[in-house]
Amino acid sequence: MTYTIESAQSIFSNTQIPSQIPAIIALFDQLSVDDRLALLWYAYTEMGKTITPAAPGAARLQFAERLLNEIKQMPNEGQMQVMRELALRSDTPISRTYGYFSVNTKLAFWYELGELMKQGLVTPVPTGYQMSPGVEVVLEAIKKLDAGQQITVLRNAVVDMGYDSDAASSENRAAEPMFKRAVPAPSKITIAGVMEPAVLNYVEAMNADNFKAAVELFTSDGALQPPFQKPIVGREAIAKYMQEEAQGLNMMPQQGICETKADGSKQIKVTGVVQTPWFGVNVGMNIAWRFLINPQGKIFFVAIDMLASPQELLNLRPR
Ligand code: 45D
Repeated sequence: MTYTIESAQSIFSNTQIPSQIPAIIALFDQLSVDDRLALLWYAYTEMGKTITPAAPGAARLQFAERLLNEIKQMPNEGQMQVMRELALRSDTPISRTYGYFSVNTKLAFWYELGELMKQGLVTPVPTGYQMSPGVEVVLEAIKKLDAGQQITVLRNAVVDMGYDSDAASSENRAAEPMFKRAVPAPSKITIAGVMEPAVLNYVEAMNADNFKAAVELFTSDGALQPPFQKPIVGREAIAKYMQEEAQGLNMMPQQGICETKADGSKQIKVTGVVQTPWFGVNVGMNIAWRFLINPQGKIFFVAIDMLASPQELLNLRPR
């Protein structure tokens, strides 16, 4: 039997309980640019009372350093202008440079700007800024999310900024610096209800940042679909993606369900918690993996979904 990515996307389709995140991002996108910047600042400082990101470290900043220095030299109004252009995705030299950054470099860039804002060296909100009623609605909605969802909203906002030229596709980016784990991730994985070697080996490889081993578990036309994104197809593209976005993750799958089909293929759903090196053990993201394993035991497709609530961890019904 042959599979298509399209048909694979709909396995365990009851997993995609409408998450609040796309709706909140849609509301956020409708705000004025000053409202968006102010909102991120308020959300970030509000979260900082309970959870703060870990400093990115020198290696992560190497690509952002020059841009940050340039911004530091600017008068306040110029700094604000740069931030507006980033948020508006304007076609400016700085916004283009930012567009070339990898996800982690974008996060590191804003982390540093945030530090400068806390120190009062960069202004966080435009002078004379008046909060519009829309900001409060979005801010309240963000406050109601769990921490794993809050950091996803912040991350998506950061990733969406900057001028997105065709040339800035991942093939043209410099290799992501290697992330050094402070503490090793769990290496011996057991998942209640799932014994499939491809799944267990996948998690163990990811927890060791061994992306070469991880992609070898896929079929050559296999695909990986990150949360809220389109599938990434083929081992090479998946490996590149993992190198940029999956380093240092702690994956802690807990339970799952496995259905074997007549042709010997398997549909497996696993739920559990993932931690990002940006927040370490302080923030757990509740997620699901939906695997389609071919009869030869290779991964044809895996989707990663952010769960709408922790109760969803136990939603392991077949459909
Ligand atoms: O504009 O199995 C200021 C895959 C001012 C791989 C600011 C995965 C104004 C396969 C506040 C300073 C990767 C898919 C801005 C699994 C302003 C796989 C700054 C899943 C912008 C499981 C804001 C992994 C700042 C997952 C500094 C789900 C914001 C990983 C910083 C998820 C935000 C990781 C940060 C997430 C957010 C990381 C650091 C959600 C980090 C989020």
